[in-house]
Amino acid sequence: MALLTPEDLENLSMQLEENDEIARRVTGLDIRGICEALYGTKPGSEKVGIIPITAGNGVIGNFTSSLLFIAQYFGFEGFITEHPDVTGYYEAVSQGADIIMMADDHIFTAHNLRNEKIVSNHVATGVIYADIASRFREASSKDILVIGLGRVGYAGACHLVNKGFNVYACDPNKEFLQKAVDELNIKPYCSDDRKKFSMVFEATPNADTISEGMIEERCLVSTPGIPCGLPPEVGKKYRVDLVMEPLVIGVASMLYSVIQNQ
Ligand code: 2YC
Ligand code: MG
Repeated sequence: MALLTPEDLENLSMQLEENDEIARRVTGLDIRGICEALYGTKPGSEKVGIIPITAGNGVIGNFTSSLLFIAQYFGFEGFITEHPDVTGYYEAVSQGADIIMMADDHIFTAHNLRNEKIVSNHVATGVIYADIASRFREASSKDILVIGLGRVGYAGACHLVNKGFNVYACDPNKEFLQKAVDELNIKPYCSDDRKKFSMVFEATPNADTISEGMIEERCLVSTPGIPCGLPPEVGKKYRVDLVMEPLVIGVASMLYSVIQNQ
């Protein structure tokens, strides 16, 4: 999984506004609206304790401050602990945190201490980006393409199958593809199939995974992936709407998913 850089997290609020506007135009809902529709819940000023973690590649500049900005933007209370790691965990619980957020290089998690719900970023990110793609108002059918069946892609594909979409998917890793075929009954898609899609959910760590032959004019591409899977020239030529940003949408999905009281 590509680790974020401090630069990725610069002007996050602008990236949020841009994607909010695109989401509203192509789905009729902004990110807050999509979270409420997806999880059937609203923040009730739960308090989020955000803990810097020094393990592995260590603290990433702008990471915990970005989490605080996101939590407060969606109506949660929040604080970043003074100390990192275990000391930080003790501090967060002692300061009355309802939800703990912390990430090492492998797992980024949110844990609600009140209802014991726990979620990982890769599942929450996969589900919401797939959900955004599936809400395209101009979609020509319920056929949707998933590119990448790793942790994020698989979670999104599973969500789309559960929502009743006709999920086509591709991944260069044959095991990942076979797993999704066996467990989710998705339809394998390879680029020389003549089929074109109006909804695409891309979840790979690679650039330029989307080619002209895959997409319809004015389609919607929804992707958390850094670098971007949509080549800019293809995006322009086919007037593609692109929902893509590095952290906000996935974190919002994490927070709403752990305050669900179902
Ligand atoms: O600053 C800190 O506390 C660091 N330990 C945070 C490490 C986050 C590593 N994960 C990532 O860079 C991201 C995830 C946010 C989603 C995908 N990659
Ligand atoms: Mg990508």
